[in-house]
Formats: sequence, structure tokens, C-alpha cells
Amino acid sequence: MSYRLLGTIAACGLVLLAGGAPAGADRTRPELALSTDVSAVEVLPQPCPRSGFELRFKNAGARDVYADAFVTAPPELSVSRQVVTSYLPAGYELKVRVQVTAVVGTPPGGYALELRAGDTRLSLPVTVLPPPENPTGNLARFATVMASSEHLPLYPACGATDGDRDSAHWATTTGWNDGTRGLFPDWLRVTLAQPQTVSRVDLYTLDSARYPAARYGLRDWDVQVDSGGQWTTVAQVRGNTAGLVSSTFVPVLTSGVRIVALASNEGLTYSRVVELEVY
Ligand SMILES: [Ca+2]
Repeated sequence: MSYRLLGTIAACGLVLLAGGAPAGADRTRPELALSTDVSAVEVLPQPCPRSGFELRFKNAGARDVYADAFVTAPPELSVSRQVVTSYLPAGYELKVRVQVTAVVGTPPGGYALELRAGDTRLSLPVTVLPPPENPTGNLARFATVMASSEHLPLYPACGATDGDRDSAHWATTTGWNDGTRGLFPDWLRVTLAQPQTVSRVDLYTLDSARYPAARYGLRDWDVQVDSGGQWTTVAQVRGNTAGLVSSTFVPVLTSGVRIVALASNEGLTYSRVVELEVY
């Protein structure tokens, strides 16, 4: 749409406002109602959203309207929908799933989301839980994770640190697939809250009955650690056909670990990691 067209629409709006509402138009404000399927939400401070609620947005009035509902989060939280805009026939209730994420490192405690539509306000309590005991010692589990690219929405980087190693769950946001088909290298990086001694990286590449690693898994990659802003290669994997490769190396104090993916068994297509664990 051109700026000229936008300008024309804006001008029409002004004319309509200046002239007042047509005779017989219903001037009453929309009667909007908000509710949720739960009275509170509990969230673990981890990158991938695994909690949320159903926003129920109802036109309780007798005429059809276009309306907006707003979801406002404090800085410690993020939501998958900040605005829901919809045409709502009279009496209709729209149901929308909203995912809630707590930023890694958020102090446990009580927070709240503010829901608003027209004159209606609703506060939804959110409890940020402490990260659970992590008996395995996997340092990547509740760390910040990033990738060179992501194939969204089904294959986010955070899926590779969500604790689910099961390749049968592939394509349900529990594994990372890069977003640049045919282009290598790709990288997947875990940033630790503070430097830790690291000596092992376990990489679970895609390996299911339907998608065996020997055909779809990652074949070649480097394991690197952050050495004061420079990446140092501590292990190399070449010609892999297995679902799990455990790379061990001389213990090193580091604040970040990444894998640099160089090729998959399909050829130069995609990098696929179901879980990346750091010890
Ligand atoms: Ca996973």
C-alpha cells in the first residue's frame, strides 16, 4: 500500500469524525469481557515457552465490533501475543493461546500480566519458579541459548536445551534446526551466567525411527569454548552417524560453549540438534 493511499484513508477518517456519526448509528461503547482458563500461571525461567494461558475475549454486547485486547508483561516476562485484534460478532467469544516466558535469571517470585480491552481490566498472577535441582549437572539446561539462525516456529534454538532428548518429539519445538538451508557453517551457542569449568559436551542430533541419524543427523562439527571473547576449538567430530556424540576435553573455565555445524548426513541441507548438554 502506498503512502498516498494511507493518506487518503486517514483523510477519510478525519472527514467522518468531523461530520459526526451517521444518524441512527450505535454510539455506545463495545461491551467487551475478558477472562482466562486459569487463575494463575507458573513459569520456569528458561528460554523456551512451556507455560501459558487461554485468553477469552468476548463481545458481550448486542452489535458486531472490531476490538483489541492487550496483554502487558513486566520486563521479567515476555508473552507470545501483546495484542489480539479481531472482528467479534455479538455474543461471540474468541479464545487465543498466549505463551508466557520468564527471562533466564529472573528472581523467583510473584509477577502479574495486565489484560485490557476497552474499559475492561484483568490482572493475571504469574509465579516465576526457581530452577529445579539439576542432579545431572547439565550446565546448558537453564542457560541462555542462541543460534546463527532458526527455522521457526517449530525448531527454535531453545528446544535444544529444554531437557527433552527424544528425537520422536522432533517438530514440536524440542529441537533446533537452522533456517539457512544449504548454507554452512551454522552455530548453536550456550551462554553461562558465570564462568564454569567445562570438560564435556553431549550432542544429541536427530535420530528417530523415521529420521535416522545416519541419514538426517549432524555429520561434522567443532566444539568450541569462549576464551575471553575468542572461540577456541576443543573437540572435533567428523563422519558421525550416531544419535549421541559425547566430546570430552581438557577441563577449561569458560562462560560459553558452542558447536559449529559443518555438514549433515543428508549433504548440505540443515543442521539438526535435539539436545545439547554441557558438563
Ligand atoms: Ca530438546
